[in-house]
Amino acid sequence: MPTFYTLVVEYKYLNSINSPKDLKSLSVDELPTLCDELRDFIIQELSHNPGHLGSSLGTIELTVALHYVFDTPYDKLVWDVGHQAYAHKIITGRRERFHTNRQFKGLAPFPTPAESEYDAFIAGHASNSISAALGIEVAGELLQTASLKDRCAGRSGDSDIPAVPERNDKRLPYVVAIIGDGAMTGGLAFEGLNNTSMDKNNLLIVLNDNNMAIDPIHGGFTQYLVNLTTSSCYNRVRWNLYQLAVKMHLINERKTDSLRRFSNNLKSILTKQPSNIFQGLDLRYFGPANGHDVQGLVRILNEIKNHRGPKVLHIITTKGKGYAPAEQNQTVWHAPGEFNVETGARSKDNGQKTDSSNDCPPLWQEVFGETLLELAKEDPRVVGVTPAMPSGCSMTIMQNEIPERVFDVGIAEGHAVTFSAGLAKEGVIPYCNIYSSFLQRAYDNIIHDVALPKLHVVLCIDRAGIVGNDGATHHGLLDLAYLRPVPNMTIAAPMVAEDLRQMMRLAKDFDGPIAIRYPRGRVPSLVESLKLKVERSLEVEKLKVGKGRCLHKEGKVAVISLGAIGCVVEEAISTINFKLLNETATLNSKLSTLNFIAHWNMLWLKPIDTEILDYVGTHFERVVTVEDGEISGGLGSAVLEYFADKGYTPHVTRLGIKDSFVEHGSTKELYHMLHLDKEGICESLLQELEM
Ligand SMILES: Cc1ncc(C[n+]2csc(CCOP(=O)(O)OP(=O)(O)O)c2C)c(N)n1
Repeated sequence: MPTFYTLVVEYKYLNSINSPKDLKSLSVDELPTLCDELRDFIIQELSHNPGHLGSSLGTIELTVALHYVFDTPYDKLVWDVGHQAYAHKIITGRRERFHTNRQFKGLAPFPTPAESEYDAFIAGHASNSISAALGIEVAGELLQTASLKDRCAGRSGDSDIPAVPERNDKRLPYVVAIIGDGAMTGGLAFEGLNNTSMDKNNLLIVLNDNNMAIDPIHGGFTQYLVNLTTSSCYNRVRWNLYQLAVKMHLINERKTDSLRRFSNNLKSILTKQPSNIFQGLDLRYFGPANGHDVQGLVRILNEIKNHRGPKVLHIITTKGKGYAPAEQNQTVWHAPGEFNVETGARSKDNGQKTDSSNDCPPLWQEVFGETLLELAKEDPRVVGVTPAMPSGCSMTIMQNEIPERVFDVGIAEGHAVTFSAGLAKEGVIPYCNIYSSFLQRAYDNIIHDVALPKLHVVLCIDRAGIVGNDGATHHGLLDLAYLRPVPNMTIAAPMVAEDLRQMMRLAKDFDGPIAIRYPRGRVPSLVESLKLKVERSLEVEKLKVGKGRCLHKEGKVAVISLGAIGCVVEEAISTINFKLLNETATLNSKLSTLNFIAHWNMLWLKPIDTEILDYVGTHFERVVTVEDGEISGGLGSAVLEYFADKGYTPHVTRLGIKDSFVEHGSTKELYHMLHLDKEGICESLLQELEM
């Protein structure tokens, strides 16, 4: 095996950097060595504690320069997505806990003010940084004025009106949004840019351009950035002209907006280039600069930080910088899972740790990807739509064979849904795949553009339920609750792989909006499910829209589950049966029919199978609903509503996530914490049996 990487044997600086203050004690000449050490530290740590490697390696120099130039946490850094902020965490006092990054009870996966005062705003979902940073910037200004007024008026603490928090009135905080070119493709980022340009503010936006999202980026804006970067002559001339103009006092910081506009226009005229998009929006544009030259970045940031008005610094970086395998295959090394540092060999399961052996079952996303390709081959109307997650959802399987019918629309969930609606309006059948938590971004698009006109869009909702180490921002716990009230919406949740295949098939010939939600990770193997005494063979069962599955009809308690968590219920039931049979002294043939707990998996939340609910409502005194989502609004609510409408009065216990944001950890740890693993469900069911 070739050796890709040689370890840094001893750190000269990193071990004594416990805050940005320590960083500032270094000279600018020492910063490149510190960057090498940070890079080494991140590579070493992530090799055995997986995380977002490529993006964080790409922003090391930028991070060091930002903390060197700005006075954090008084000055605010707002990271977009936050997957690139590992060096930021390490510099801001979290080095010694970094080995717990993303782990249960360990450091959070993304920046969050709940964890550190250096994390100026929550991160996780792309494209929010500009809007949030602008809000923070404007608040700084408002509070400064208000606090000064307060003090001038001599307002006392006794006043009914709350005093405005005291500000450092020497200067306002600098606010910096750091956003990738991928995240810049999101509509929200453009909304933020537009408002930034309109508002009186001094926001600095650092555009980290590595020409990648998780997958290569397509689309006009990216091409635009490439053109902007490659027209190096234009940029060099423009930068020189700008500096000349400053020297000649043609551009003066105290002069007004119109001068800024004039200077942009002047630059454009002199360089015979139209002003770029940022300048067109009245934002000052600096760059493109080499994002791996830490000394250069320090110089530029120092030069531009006091320029009044909103500004953009465009830097060029390489995703995975400094680690050859990560530079060479940037998509895979976005989040590579565990790996061997020296050889670059990755452990097989790509971060989705399971007790996997070679013949482990497929991932849910692979079942989606393969079925989509099958359907696309059969029917030319079938297309795939993804907002920048083709490999994450395995749409790459179709993309490799029929690229012209796969649309990667950028990190733009709302657009993905409305674009799909447009396709559907004309008779194309879009399978629009979006992770559950990201689909939250597209709520109105679903309601207004798909559900209301009743368009045949197939929403495939990946990563529904607990997703694990990505934590609170990424768990898909709300989709059932937010989709169920939407009129015209049909909602399916497969229990096993075969269900997903059939549901995708049914969805093709369906009329109207249909959502199919399934979890992250590996499908429960069919063989395993069958071993768990499933009454009918799932392989031959033909699904029908709105028809649930009976797994055990008899019992003292009835369980109604939805989707894949039904397999965990099955395991719990078989454990209970085994336990109770062993404990029952008077074991007889009657008991061997294992009739302690009845179980139905609904498969469809909407329309819900009322035949099952009528039967359960009239035959059982105790009912337990089980879902891997927020219980208010989801399956449990649907069952209770139906029972109330019909006057059925069994006691209903709802298992699910109860009005909380769930932290990060492995899915195993989290389901255990939530009492939604086999043990937790067993415990709840045993309690029900004792009632
Ligand atoms: C709303 C939303 N959609 C999708 C994602 C998944 N996602 C995480 S990082 C990423 C790519 C970001 O690309 P870029 O901003 O260029 O940063 P880079 O990783 O290239 O440094 C995507 C699509 C997300 N975090 N949020």
